[in-house]
Order: sequence, then C-alpha cells, then structure tokens
Amino acid sequence: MQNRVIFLADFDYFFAQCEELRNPTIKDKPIVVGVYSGRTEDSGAVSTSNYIARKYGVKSGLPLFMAKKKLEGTDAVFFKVDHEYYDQISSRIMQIFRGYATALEQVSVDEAYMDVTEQVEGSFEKTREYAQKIKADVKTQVGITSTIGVGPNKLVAKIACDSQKPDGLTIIKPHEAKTFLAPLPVDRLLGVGKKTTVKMSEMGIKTIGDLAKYDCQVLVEVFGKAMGIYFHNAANAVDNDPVQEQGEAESISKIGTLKQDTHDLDFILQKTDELSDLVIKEVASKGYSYKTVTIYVVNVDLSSKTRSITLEQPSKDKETITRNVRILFEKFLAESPLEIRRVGVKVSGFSKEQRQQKQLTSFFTSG
Ligand code: TTP
Ligand code: CA
Repeated sequence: MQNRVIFLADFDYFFAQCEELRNPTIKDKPIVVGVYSGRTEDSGAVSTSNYIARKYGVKSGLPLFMAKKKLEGTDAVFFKVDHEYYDQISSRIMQIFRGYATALEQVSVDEAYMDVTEQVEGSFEKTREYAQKIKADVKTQVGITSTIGVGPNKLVAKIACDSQKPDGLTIIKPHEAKTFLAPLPVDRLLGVGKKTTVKMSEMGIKTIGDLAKYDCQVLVEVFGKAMGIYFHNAANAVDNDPVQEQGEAESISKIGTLKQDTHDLDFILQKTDELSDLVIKEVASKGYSYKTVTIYVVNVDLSSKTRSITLEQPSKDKETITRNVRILFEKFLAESPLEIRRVGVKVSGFSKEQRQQKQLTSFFTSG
C-alpha cells in the first residue's frame, strides 16, 4: 500500500479565539471563556482561555473564582460560552478543509483529520507547503489560527499536532514516527488513562518506546486481546484506521418479528412502517440526513437477506424511507418465494449540517 499522508488540524485556543475574532480590541488581554453554573456569580469552570491567560495558570477546568483570583489586577475579559457562534465558525473552517482533502473526519468542534495522500501525491516533501496553504486560507477567510500535525496515520498526526501549539506545524515522516513517539510518556496514547498508566508503570513501561519493545503476548494477557494488540501497534506507530466522515460507519436500524410468517406485501409494510417510525425518530434526534435505505429479511428457513437503495440526495423524512422500503420489498417478494418471519429497516450514509462534538476518547473505556 502507498504511504498515507494524514493531517490533524486543531484550532488554537478555540472558544477564546472566537471571542477575540468578534472583539478585536481585547486581543492583547487575558481572555477566559467559562461555563457559569448560575448558582453564584462566579460559580462554574473555565472552558478555555487564550495563551495570555494561560501564562497566569488559567486553563480548562479551573473553577472560575480561582481564574478571577489568578487574574486579579489584570485587564482580563470573561465570556460565557456561546456554542452557537463557535459552531458557525467551526462549520466554515470545516468547509474550507473539505476542499483540501479526499476525506475529512471531524472529531470535535475544533479538530478534524484530513486524508491528503492524493493531494500531495503521497510525498511528505510536499506537506509543509500544503499545510501552510490550508492554515493561511483559514486565517484569511475566517480569521482563525490553527495547528496542524502531519503523519503517516491518525495516531502520529494527532501526537504531532499536540507537540507544538499554537499556530504550529509538525511533520513526522513515516520513517521518523517510531523515534518520534519513543520518548513520550505512555499516557500520550489514546486509550491509556490513569489506571493503565499505573499498571504499565508497575510493568516497567513508562515511555511509548518501552511499550513498543514489550512482549505483545504479555500485553494481551494483561489488557485483553483488543487492547493488548492496540497498545502494541500504537506504540510502534502502526495505525490503519481510515479517515472517515463522521457517521459514515454508522447506521440506525430496527428489526421486528412479524405476527405471522407471510409473503404478503401489505402485511409486511404495516410492520416496516412501525419500524420506520422508530428509525426516523432516532435519525431526527441526531439531526442526521441519510443516504441509504436498507431492508433486512429473515425467511422462515432462517436464511437472511438485505437489499439497499442509495438515494440521489440525502433525505431527512420518513416518507422517503417508507417509499423505498416498499420498492425494495416489492422487488424482493417478486424474486423470493419464501415466507418471511422477521423484517428490518436500516438507514445509513449519514451527513449532518451541524456536527456535534464527538469525543475520540469515548471509543475507549477509561484507564
Ligand atoms: P482544546 O483543543 O483542548 O483546547 P483549545 O482549542 O482551547 O486550546 P489549544 O490551543 O490548546 O488547542 O479544546 C477545544 C475547545 O473545547 C476549547 O476551546 C473549549 C472546549 N473545551 C471545554 O469546554 N472544556 C475543556 O475542558 C476543554 C479541554 C475544552
Ligand atoms: Ca484546539
């Protein structure tokens, strides 16, 4: 396989930078964006702060009253989080990124992976100029600075990105990846939380390099097969996870058993109509549009079959599901003489206008 070239772009001190953007006169002051719980005037916590405020020790998670204390005597400015505004800025930037990548995977309001292998013709030599172009384009069009990490996979791109902020650009070529990771503490790897760090430390594993050299078989015994292999690969800078549009891997489906085995279209459609109701509710609650409708059939002999239609345009409504489910079943019943026992309706190929924050870490159990 050809080398992949993966970018991770992360917007700098994002919420605070958004506030700077609409209040340019405060740019040289400490800026704090916080969630106010409302109990007392200062109760709540810091969401983020600009780099000037960070010099005073004001960081994400700090209680607001402590942030006020640390910034006493400065001309610090405090803001309440305004997610709607940050989401708008985020969408505009993501839209720009789309033009630069074959695939884009947004992982949070201010982070996205891009697969740019084709665009740079697989050459890491071309990545510096290309990344700088993207950064400059975002700065000119939207006014936000960002940091880009470049690597042969998502794992390396992410750690590269974190290694120099703000307005950073760190490029790790494939042959440098292992050496780049080796001296870093193990908890820099996704999925290595507090408990795992302690456990690994007991095993004499402190750095990613230690982990890379460790017997994979023993890792599997201690952490289970999936995690053991993941740790071994990750430490060795191996990560084949594709850059995937958010939601692309997902689907929403409902399956039900018919009151009796049947080959009757209307009887089946009554059931799929109920299922479609449940499906569309979930689709709507997530704000998705879907592009593919699939039926699932379990015959009386327990063999199962699926049939799909991909739409020309993404859709949000139930009618499109029911219409296509009907088309699929008409065709299916004409082809298959067997009576049917269970049926299912599935939609997939999601897109979303306002993407919600998705925590990468949620794939892993903590520690
Ligand atoms: P981060 O990318 O972690 O932080 P950042 O963009 O503020 O700063 P950096 O320059 O280091 O990238 O988080 C992105 C946004 O998510 C951040 O602007 C505010 C929000 N956030 C919270 O609301 N609470 C938190 O604890 C963290 C870490 C972030
Ligand atoms: Ca950020």
